[in-house]
Amino acid sequence: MQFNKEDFKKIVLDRLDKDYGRNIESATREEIYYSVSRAALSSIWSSWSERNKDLYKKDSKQAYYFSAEFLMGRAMSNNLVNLGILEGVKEVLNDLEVDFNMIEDTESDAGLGNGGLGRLAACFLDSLATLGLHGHGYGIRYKYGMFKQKIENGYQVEYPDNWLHYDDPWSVKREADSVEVNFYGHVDSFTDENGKLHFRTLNTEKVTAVPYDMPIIGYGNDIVNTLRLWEAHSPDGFELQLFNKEMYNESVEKKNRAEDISRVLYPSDLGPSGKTLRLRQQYFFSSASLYDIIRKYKTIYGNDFSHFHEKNVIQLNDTHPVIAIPELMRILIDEEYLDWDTAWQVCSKTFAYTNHTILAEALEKWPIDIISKLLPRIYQIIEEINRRFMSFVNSAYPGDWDRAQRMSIVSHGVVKMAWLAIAGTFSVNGVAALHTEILKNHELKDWYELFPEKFNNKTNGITQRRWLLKSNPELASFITKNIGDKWITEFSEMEKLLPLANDSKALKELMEIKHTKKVQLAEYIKEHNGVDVDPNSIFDIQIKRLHEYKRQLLNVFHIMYLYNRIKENPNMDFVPRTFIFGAKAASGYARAKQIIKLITRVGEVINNDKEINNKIKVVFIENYNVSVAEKLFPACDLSEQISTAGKEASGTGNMKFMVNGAVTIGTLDGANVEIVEEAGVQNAFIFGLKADQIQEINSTHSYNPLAELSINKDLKLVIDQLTNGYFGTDCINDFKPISDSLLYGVDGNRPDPYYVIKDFSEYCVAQDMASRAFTDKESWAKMSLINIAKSGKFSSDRTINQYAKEIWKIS
Ligand code: 26V
Repeated sequence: MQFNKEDFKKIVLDRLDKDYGRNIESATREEIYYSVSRAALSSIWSSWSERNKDLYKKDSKQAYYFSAEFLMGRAMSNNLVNLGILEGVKEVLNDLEVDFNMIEDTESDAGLGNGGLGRLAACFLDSLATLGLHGHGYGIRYKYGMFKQKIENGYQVEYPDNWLHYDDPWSVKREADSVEVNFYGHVDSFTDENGKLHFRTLNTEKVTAVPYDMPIIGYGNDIVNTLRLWEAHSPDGFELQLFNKEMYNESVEKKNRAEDISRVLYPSDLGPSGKTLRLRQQYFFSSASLYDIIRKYKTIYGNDFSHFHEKNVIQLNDTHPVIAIPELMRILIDEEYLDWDTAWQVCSKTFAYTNHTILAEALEKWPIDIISKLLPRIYQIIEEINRRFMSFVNSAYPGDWDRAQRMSIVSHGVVKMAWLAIAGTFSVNGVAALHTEILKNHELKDWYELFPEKFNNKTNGITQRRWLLKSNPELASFITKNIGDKWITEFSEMEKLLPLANDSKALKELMEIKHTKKVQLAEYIKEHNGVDVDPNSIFDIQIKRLHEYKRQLLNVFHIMYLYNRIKENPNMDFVPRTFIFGAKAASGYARAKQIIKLITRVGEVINNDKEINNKIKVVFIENYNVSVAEKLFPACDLSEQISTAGKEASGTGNMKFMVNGAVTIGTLDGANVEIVEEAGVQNAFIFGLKADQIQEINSTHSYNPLAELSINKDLKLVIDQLTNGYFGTDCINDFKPISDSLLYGVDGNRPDPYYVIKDFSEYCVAQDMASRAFTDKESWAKMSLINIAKSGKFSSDRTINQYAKEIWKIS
């Protein structure tokens, strides 16, 4: 893009003047942030509108990514990088005596997602635009994103994330494209003049979906795709009559009901109203997005839907948008008058589904009473889909009633959304090789046997533009200096770094860069946690959602074990370590919150114990989110990827660490398997049970954690310390349930369901090897370099190219 410093400066100053009546001296940082962002946005209007015209062209096929989550993080710097004007804009601000970093820090994260699934969606959008593919996102513009986490007295406390407080300069409201979404009502049938039966839903509750578009800017190619997020409004605003009768609460009741839909990301779904609200969210954005796509399609083909699947493909990101399948059936049958079979053909050639988890509790099931009341016509359609599908299953497996029962989409009072997804799509994919195999051979075995052709794997990836170029400019320059800058858009180029593995000078430089990033992180930790950490120690980092299967517990047990050893022998030889955690626990997940308390308490005790002479530090980073992640990945030596094998579908943090030169300590789970395949097992620290061993132990019920403990006195001591008050008697109530769940099993679970005890000793061995390896600086640097050089596979550009070729058929 053409960039002229003086012109850009003029636009920024002009905006400050016209929008706020300010000059650069009197403007607030928010006003400057807004003006700079809008100045950058104004430079892409024409590319963006050109791109939008393609949506209406006959010969272009569009891919749409339907997702309840888009974890975009901050937009400004990333967009400036992709536009190639970051340095220029920095100079402009410098001329104006404004600190760029301060302006960057003014921006709130768009935290419209929980974790991996939402961040994957964001990386995919970046790759789609950079590869010049026609791919756009559809989702919800939550007013409050992922909660803000504060740690108070060692406990997680959640606060609302009001990310739109200062408005978002990167969103453009497109009121004219608003659509109406209908809930409740009753289904009415009538016959037309030709004797054909029709259905319509009467007396519905209407909600207006108002779209906000965010530009998705390709790297260096003038391509701007769109992320369209819907906001919910009441069509009538508030009720003035009631207001004038001084019934203020009543006057806004309807308005609030509508706006609740896009108020928060994942409202609690413990009770029936919470469940209904979640389903309202899913239907809201699915329906609005389908209407939007159909509107565009009809400007070209009118009522002829025979080309719909040639023009559009919709990827369903997990089960959250699966309600789109019966919704498209409803629109095609009730509003476009297609017959059932034709409509079903359109649907099942248009939709594809990605599964992101094998945890049973995350496979969504909607109670029939909720769905049939909220969406009566949709429920009828689901029943009809199931009726036809069951008769298909019965003809494929005559007399196999058990199988039919297992595969029924509607059963035991619920609708199984994953089943609906597989029945109604042409492609079902897992997100790493191992994950896809587990789906085919275990979780979705019946389905794989029936539809083997639908199943495929798409190993996840991450965008190197955000996770390397933007967040680690020091390493990015080192790479460019050595192999040129092609890697920014062709990540397989990274392999060209391999010869440097034998170049001592380059390795030294690589470690200096790592040191610089560790110093920067140490400053952040000092400022936010008040803890001094030593950049020469091993930075050992585990950052991800807090979940028992991710086994933060294994990590903290190892820390407790090391602490005990040092206490026993304060003069022992020890490679200093800084253990860093970042994790949010779901607000209703008590065990996860107890584990946070354990980490923070262990940290308090260790960090303040003079006797251990700073050999270990433990830091819990508050409010882990995308922008904090950008500081953590580049500063890591050892990447903790220690989930129970078979449980982590893929992981993507593992890849962000790898591209930044961290060495993995991990189990053979998710994409770790492929990471090790690429980097070589000698360049990682692999330990623990494998997925098939765990399957075997599970099926034979042969695991007894108490027996394991009786032969491991170090671990026995650690677990005793949970309940004997060693880390404070005030915490026993929090720590005893952890110990009980491991030793005896609670809430109907087996003891130690995630094999923490079983994997502990191997984990300690792997950790010890890592410590020793770290003392040989050059050989560590070599491992780090090989990881970087072999990370080419893990670009989301590779993943998206595979989706485009193998599923979407777009080019
Ligand atoms: C489940 C739930 C359950 C309770 C409340 C909110 C909520 C939100 C989302 C989900 C589904 C979780 C699925 C998920 O995030 N899977 C992750 O997807 C990543 C991208 O494919 C993958 O790398 C991770 O391994 C996988 O856990």
